Amino acid sequence: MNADLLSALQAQRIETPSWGYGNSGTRFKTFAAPGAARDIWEKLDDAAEVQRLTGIAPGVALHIPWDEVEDYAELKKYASERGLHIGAINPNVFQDEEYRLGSVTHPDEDVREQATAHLLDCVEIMRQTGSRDLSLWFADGTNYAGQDDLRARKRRMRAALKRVHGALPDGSRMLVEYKLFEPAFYATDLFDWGAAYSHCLAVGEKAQVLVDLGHHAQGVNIEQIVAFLLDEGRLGGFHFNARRYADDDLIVGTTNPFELFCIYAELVSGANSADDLTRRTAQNVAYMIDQSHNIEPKVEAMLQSVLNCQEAYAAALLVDRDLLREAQERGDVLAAHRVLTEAFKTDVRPLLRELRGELGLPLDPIRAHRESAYEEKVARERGTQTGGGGYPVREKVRS
Ligand code: AOS
Ligand code: ZN
Ligand code: ZN
Ligand code: ZN
Repeated sequence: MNADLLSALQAQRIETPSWGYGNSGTRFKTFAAPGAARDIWEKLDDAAEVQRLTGIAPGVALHIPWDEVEDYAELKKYASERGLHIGAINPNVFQDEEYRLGSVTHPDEDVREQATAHLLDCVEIMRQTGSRDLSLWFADGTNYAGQDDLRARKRRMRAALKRVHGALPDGSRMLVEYKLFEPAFYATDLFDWGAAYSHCLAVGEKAQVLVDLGHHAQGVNIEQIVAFLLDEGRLGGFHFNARRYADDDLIVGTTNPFELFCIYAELVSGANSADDLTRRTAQNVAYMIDQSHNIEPKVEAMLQSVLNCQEAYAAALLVDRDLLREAQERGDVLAAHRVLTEAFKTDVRPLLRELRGELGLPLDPIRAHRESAYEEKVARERGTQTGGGGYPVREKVRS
């Protein structure tokens, strides 16, 4: 394999979310999966299994308070003993009673204060875990016209983001995630990339936009948003998933393989750009999975997700950039298009087997996982957690 390709593939990283390893459900039902992780320690064990089999997923995102522990230094140590590190910290400002009308945009100042205090606590957890990214998603919004003052809510959001930005340690960032709708159905305070981007510009350099693939209207060209934000130096990260309708958080690359490929193609192009800002931005993007596995076996679902990202990236690396540029400059519409689709249609699986061989990884991670009987082992040890409902099950801290 060519050395550049090998080193690019070897350097690829995909962060997995702690919440993807536990039981989760829809508002109708949570089906308990035998052996699903019951707390953050078991989630890290599962993440270690995904890392052992793929070699490109050492980061694990935490969700606070679902993953709250007494001693974060101990958690950090537990992770590093398993070849992992703590990734993005995701504060939860949507599950407390107080947040019925919003968190940082709530009309009552005390509630806004409570929410902002939680965000600041999470900055402290970043320090203790060595995490680089604070990943912010707000359920804030309204259900009816007139319910609240839209401009006032915008200003409240800005004020909270500004305070949190001011508390971020050097070298760290806040990633601002937008979402078209849900759980608010009339107006969402951070409703699209433009709203997130404006806040980021206003609050400072450490604020960047997070793109979750499930958070757009049908048919939106996500790779164009990616290209735009890369060029502006404000693309911070991704929440990878796939969807059919709303934010259904399915396995990335299942319904949207071409979209995923086009996104990676933009990122490869950005990482090779002559423009300093674009290049630096592309090189620091946080690649994270945000999925809730409702009926799938959790670890295998995560493995599949990581492998789908790996295949999309490998194909994107195969795009012949010189040929593409020449065709674009000639105005040769279809030749340019075919340069992309040639790469997309290439079967990269032999290449990835070669990579795994060189890295001493199982050549077929899914098969290795099934043969290892990991799923059976954790089912025996952990049992089947019953009860619980909604999204996701609130995990108890191990005593
Ligand atoms: C919610 O729709 C967002 O995608 C969040 O990023 C997410 O699902 C997770 O709960 C992190 O808070
Ligand atoms: Zn998300
Ligand atoms: Zn989402
Ligand atoms: Zn999600």
